Amino acid sequence: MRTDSPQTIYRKDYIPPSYLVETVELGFDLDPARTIVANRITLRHNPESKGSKNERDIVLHGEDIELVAIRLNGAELNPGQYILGANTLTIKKAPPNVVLEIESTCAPEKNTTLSGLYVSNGSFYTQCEAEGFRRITFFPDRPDVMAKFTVMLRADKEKYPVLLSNGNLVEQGDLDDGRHYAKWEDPFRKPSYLFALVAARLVCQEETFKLADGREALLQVWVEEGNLDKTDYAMQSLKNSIRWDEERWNLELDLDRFMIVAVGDFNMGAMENKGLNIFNTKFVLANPATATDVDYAGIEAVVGHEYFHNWTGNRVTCRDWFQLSLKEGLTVFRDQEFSADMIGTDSGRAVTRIDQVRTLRQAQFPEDAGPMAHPVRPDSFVEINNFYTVTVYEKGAEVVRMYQTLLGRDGFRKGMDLYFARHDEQAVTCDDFRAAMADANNRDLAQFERWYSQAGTPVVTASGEYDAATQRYVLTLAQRCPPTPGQPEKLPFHIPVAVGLLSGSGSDLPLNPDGDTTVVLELTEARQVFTFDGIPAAPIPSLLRDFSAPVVLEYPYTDEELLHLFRHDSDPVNRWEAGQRLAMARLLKLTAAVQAGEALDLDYTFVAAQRALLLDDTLDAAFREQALILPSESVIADQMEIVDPQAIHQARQFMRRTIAVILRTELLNAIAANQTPGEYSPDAVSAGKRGLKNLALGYLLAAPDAFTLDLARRQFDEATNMTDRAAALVALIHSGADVEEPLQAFYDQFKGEALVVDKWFAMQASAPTTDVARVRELMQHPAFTLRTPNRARSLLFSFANANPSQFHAKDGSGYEFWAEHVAKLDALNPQVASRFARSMDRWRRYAPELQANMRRGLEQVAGATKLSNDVMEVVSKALAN
Ligand code: B3K
Ligand code: ZN
Repeated sequence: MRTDSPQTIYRKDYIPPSYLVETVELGFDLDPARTIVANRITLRHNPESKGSKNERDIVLHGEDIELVAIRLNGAELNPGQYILGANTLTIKKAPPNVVLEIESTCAPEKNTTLSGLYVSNGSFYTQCEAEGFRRITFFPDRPDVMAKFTVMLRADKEKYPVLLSNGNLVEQGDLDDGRHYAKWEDPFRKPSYLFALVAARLVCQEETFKLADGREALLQVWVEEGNLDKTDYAMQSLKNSIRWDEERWNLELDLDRFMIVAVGDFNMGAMENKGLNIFNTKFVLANPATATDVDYAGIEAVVGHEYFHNWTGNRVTCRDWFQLSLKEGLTVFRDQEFSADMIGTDSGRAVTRIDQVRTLRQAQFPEDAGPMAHPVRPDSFVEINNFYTVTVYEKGAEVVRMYQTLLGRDGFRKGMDLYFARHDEQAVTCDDFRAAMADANNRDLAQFERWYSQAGTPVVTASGEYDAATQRYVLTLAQRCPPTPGQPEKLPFHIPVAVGLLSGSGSDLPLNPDGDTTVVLELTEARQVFTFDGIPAAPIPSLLRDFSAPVVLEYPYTDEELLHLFRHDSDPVNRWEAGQRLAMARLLKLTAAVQAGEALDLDYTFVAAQRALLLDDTLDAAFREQALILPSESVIADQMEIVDPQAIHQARQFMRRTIAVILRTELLNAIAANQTPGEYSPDAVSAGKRGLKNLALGYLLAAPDAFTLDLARRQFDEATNMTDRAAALVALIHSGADVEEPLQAFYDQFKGEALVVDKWFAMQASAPTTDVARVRELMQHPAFTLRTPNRARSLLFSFANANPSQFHAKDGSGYEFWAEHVAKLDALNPQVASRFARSMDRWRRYAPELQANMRRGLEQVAGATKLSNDVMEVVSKALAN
């Protein structure tokens, strides 16, 4: 909770720490009500802080912990010899070499924030990134202080049989009173945010794994009893990650042991603590009966992501939190490449790329255009936890990907090698990464820096001109970037624009003497002209292939040109994109017609193109599924001057119904042709088939009849895996049919599986048939609690973010619900509350009546007497911008 008025922290104010920590010895006496932490740290004055203000002061952070005793070089300090502030402990004018011994206490069972040391289902877990370590002990809790940790854990043996921390287990044994201990040593220096401990009743799946250099590592996946039947995929993903990092980047596991622990109460997906990754159960536990294809893919990606952090994040870490994307953008890029390589085929890669583009449009572009817009490397923040965003993560990954696009795969690899050679075991900046890329390739990447410093989504406008006499095609590209809070003017970005030219027959034209059919143009000016010679006839340009930069591309395509690209583009991402453009134009027209009360109509040309694609057996099922998914309601909303959620919903529903009616036979055939009998496998081909089949089922149930309702009901009853069962239930819910009975059956069958109960809440909350009154009813369900983030997200977040036509109910009831629950969540867990608060980010884009209600909700939250910095920052920025 806020103790003093929120303070903005600026990147430009960075000063090196006055003292560095060499070693840390921690002793824990674990007790849920009162845990005693003894901390012995050796510090030495940092020569790099010379000349800075207070360079002889040792500043330790501490939050929500009680100081018991403190000794400096063996002598007890009394309160006159240090300053205990609200969140700091300062020792003025310290000698150059210091040993501090500090004893403090905390109360893990009272810690509902899930930051620091807390209790989940009776066991102890930690979460320290970004600033949770200071909630465990007094320490210079900043990432540029890297130290060697030794940890002694003591706890009741019966209640907490498993005692884990970072690195290697060096000693363990029994103590008096039924207690036991374990001593862990981490051989690598690390910042405090990578510290972790677990004291719990858990079981593990383990195996030894041979590393590339012949060493053997012990791999463990720890879960609560009863969940060992759901750890195989996480273990397999971990082994694949280790292998992939060796093969693609020559990066090896640097420890003898690597552990993953799953916990049910967790603020985000997972955490890359050195050697002891702690995971939300959602990204560990899976078996065919409980997890969907999407869950399996999520596990592979997140296990990979956290493992890859071991090099990009842990061995080379961030100098300060403004550099967060240094590790997050890079590690997301690495996990994206890993998932794509695991599929292996070009078309499979394209499907993962389409997914990434979808995420950017669904979440990052709106962030870039809203009140919380910030550069990939922010300049300021109030609460750093608010900046673990799609901009830092996903746009950050796009920035990394652009290096690879500009430098080529080999050039990018050289840059990575140089980055590790220069910075291993250091805390560095985004500029250091860019310098490694530039130096390894002898390239000037000065202008590229603007991707880190300027917020907002650039808009690239293209126009083409063909001259038959000279056989020359001239492409003009121009760029602009809308203003964002604090940045009214922008300078041109360095934008890689991958381009191909299609002939009238749909083939790719060679664009240079080497015969390349895709070239990467480098747009660096506000406006630039590119010429292509030897082009035999007027081509159709395929622009921004593979989504080569995170920009909005404008080109005045005609319907005929888009249909041509939708049929023929050899670049699957642009092929998909053409379909999205065709669909979007129609959805916007239909929305306008709904608003005007006009009759709705969908042209047959579009449906025919969808039909042809659906029937094209040369294409992977996964790609066909992607191509047939209409732009989401929120992506449509982004294209409107004034957002009208109910009209958008009606328009999109009309389009789905029309497609369902016209393509009924083809959709039924697709269901029959894409069955996956036999043992379930989450591989991309099988998942793609299920995806297409379930998409078809969803379409058909947009215009349900007895036959299709029965088809869905049978799939629900007879499914042998969660993907098919959940898809059938979702289709039934969205059809508007009475679903009380199947919903109850689903609940009864899975009430013991927390992650499936989350799905049960989420599928109801996101259905347009569920209004706010029904959500309030669901909150009364005995299985509901606000305290477990997964559960809160499944109901509240799903409603606010995935059910726009109900959340934005005209009477403002959705916003009242929002304000009430931001406050309730904030009292428990500010990080979760502040995520929920962001559902109102784009309030200024709605019709005046809705805006008035939204403003009232925001003001109500902002005016509360007790408010965390987290929520305060989000709502005050929303009201100000
Ligand atoms: N690094 C963590 C995120 C920590 C979030 C703190 N609020 C997980 C990840 O990105 O891998
Ligand atoms: Zn990460």
